[in-house]
Amino acid sequence: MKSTLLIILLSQCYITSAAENSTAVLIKFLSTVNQNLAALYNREVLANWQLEIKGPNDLYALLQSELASEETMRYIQSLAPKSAKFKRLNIGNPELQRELAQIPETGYEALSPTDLKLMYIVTTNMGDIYKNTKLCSFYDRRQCNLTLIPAVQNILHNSVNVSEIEHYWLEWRRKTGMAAKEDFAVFVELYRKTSILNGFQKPSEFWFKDLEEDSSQATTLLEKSMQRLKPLFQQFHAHVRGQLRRLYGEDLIARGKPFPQNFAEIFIGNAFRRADPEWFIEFPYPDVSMPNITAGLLRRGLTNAQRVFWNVAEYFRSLGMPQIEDTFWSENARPKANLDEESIRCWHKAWKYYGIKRVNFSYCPLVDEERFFNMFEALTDVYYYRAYEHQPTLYAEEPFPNFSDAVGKMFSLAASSPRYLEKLKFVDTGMISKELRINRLYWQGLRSIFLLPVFYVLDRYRVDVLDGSLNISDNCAYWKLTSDLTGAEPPVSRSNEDFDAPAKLLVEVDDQYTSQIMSTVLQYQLYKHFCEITGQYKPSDPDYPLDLCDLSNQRQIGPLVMQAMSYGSSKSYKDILHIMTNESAINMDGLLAYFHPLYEWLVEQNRIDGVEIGWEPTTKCSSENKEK
Ligand SMILES: *[C@@H]1O[C@H](CO)[C@@H](O)[C@H](O)[C@H]1NC(C)=O
Ligand SMILES: *[C@@H]1O[C@H](CO)[C@@H](O)[C@H](O)[C@H]1NC(C)=O
Ligand SMILES: *[C@@H]1O[C@H](CO)[C@@H](O)[C@H](O)[C@H]1NC(C)=O
Ligand SMILES: *[C@@H]1O[C@H](CO)[C@@H](O)[C@H](O)[C@H]1NC(C)=O
Ligand SMILES: *[C@@H]1O[C@H](CO)[C@@H](O)[C@H](O)[C@H]1NC(C)=O
Ligand SMILES: *[C@@H]1O[C@H](CO)[C@@H](O)[C@H](O)[C@H]1NC(C)=O
Ligand SMILES: *[C@@H]1O[C@H](CO)[C@@H](O)[C@H](O)[C@H]1NC(C)=O
Ligand SMILES: CC(=O)N[C@H]1CO[C@H](CO)[C@@H](O)[C@@H]1O
Repeated sequence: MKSTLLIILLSQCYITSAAENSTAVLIKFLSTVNQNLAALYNREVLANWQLEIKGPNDLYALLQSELASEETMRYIQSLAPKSAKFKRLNIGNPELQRELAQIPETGYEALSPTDLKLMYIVTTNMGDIYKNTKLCSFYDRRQCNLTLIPAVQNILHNSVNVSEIEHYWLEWRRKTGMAAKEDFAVFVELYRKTSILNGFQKPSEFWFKDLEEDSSQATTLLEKSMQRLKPLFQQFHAHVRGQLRRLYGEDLIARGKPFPQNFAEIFIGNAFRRADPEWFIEFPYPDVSMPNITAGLLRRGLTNAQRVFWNVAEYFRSLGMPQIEDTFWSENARPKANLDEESIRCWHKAWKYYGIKRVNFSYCPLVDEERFFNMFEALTDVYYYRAYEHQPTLYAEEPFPNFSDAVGKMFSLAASSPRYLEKLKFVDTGMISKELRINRLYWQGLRSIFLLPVFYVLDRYRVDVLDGSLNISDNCAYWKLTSDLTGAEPPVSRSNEDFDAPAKLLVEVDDQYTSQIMSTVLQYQLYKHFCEITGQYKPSDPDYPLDLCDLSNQRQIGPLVMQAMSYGSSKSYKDILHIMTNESAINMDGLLAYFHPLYEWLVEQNRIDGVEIGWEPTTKCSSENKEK
């Protein structure tokens, strides 16, 4: 009896000390991982930085970048068995377990060499189809050498001829859809395998892994968001459809139906470019023009990127953020190379390093409105990287992809407030009117309200296909999803003989949009909160609407944001959100409050115009073979 007890005691003792020792082993493992990853990541960052400032012809940097990323992948693969073992044994306290969980997944590399090769082939194929497909010109059908990007894209930017736009819409799908269907099916199979090999129960769990939500939570969050967006979206949709009908007639834009998708693609696309969206739809008040920020910048003497940088740095200082040292620009900033080829891709960018206190900065020398607001985002990143630079490599990240975008875009949104622009003298005093505000909200709405359902469909379709609840041969199911949610339908009859879904997805098959939806919603949620606590937004005071909220000089914001950013990914996004806003869930309140004046305007205007709200399901896709 006694001896049995002794054995039990001894064995317990042995187990305890083994557990404690394994904690020490885990700590040591993590510390090595942090060090090694920092070295590997830094090599990659440095090479990419060289490419940014010297251009893609720097072959040495190109090679370094490739080698470094291969080596990183090999290293991550080598970690997999060990970290799986630590996870299985449930070693360490929750903090250590969280750090362990931040070790990157092997992803596709978990596939067998044959499958991995196949994955590479099908994804390359799909990308190539997109890149190499040549369409025939609308005006000269014998000229068949137009690439999608940039040739067709440029044509579409500038076209007002509906038949021309429809021609390319159809050709694009005809040439890319069926060509990619088989590859897409193989991709789906391999993705399912990958998710199992990475230890996930369902492909959708793997899909949503970076969001720290299980797939049903993520799905619910998204569905709820779309539901809350619906009243605003329907009013907006009704107004846009009414405008399209005025321009193109009742034949093309039928009453009570979704509008043809080729229109949507173009006016949404145009809203993102310098081009005016008026080409396809008018602003609510066409006579009230938007302030010319570029002219304002030049008038104020902000004639180069360096001056803009310091001007924006001063904005952040006025929020109580740490002052950027005088030497920052001369020591860390370099212009981006290769401007000439595509100025659209010219942006300011902060570059973080791991395990060393250093942030490099590449800038776009252009001075204009877009680059001005982009500076707020790039500087947010500088602050973000510095805020968490003390974190171990595994935590030196944002809590979910595009989280930092939400913070940066929140600041650029605040800076685009007419009240702040008035302070900067970019807008003349007295110019802020109801009409200006509605125009601005309408234009912003085209870039966000109209896009959220589109993003949602792109992810929802793929998740349903991956989980097997949607068959890729069911093209009409894709159109049902698209028309129900986005209010757009194909311009011509489609059937299950067609394959339309991947037209947009070919380039980055597994690029996901959910994090972008969350990021957009979060941007407005943060904005609303910061405006509320500083008294710049008062829900029931018409003098303090959210869309005019100016945060400059609100010194309590900076420390709050810096603190939240300092955690990197050591806490979940919900904890970090809670630190900033006292709320732990993402919600649509901010976005809806922001666009509330537009919503009211739309309801009234739609009533006056007598346009119908909502749409019937599309009848443009039928599972029967169509006669051709
Ligand atoms: C396409 O072909 C036309 C004539 O068929 C030619 O004028 C044009 O330069 C070609 N464009 C490109 C990008 O090759
Ligand atoms: C579009 O262009 C074609 C070919 O030039 C022409 O026949 C048609 O009338 C144009 N359509 C519109 C709406 O301008
Ligand atoms: C805004 O101002 C800039 C600089 O003066 C000018 O080049 C540009 O054409 C203006 N844009 C518009 C839309 O008026
Ligand atoms: C950017 O960072 C790297 C790595 O720390 C450094 O060697 C380089 O000098 C930096 N570039 C500039 C322009 O300071
Ligand atoms: C979201 O994050 C991904 C990866 O970090 C990035 O490639 C993408 O540009 C981001 N999207 C936006 C809208 O910022
Ligand atoms: C998908 O649909 C096709 C065509 O209707 C059918 O042959 C196939 O078996 C279906 N696949 C699944 C997984 O249901
Ligand atoms: C945070 O939220 C809780 C519960 O919703 C509330 O009781 C508390 O007063 C809030 N704190 C602040 C600082 O707003
Ligand atoms: C018994 C023993 O050596 N325990 C050690 C195991 O590891 C932890 C964590 O480092 C140490 O604190 C214990 O002393």
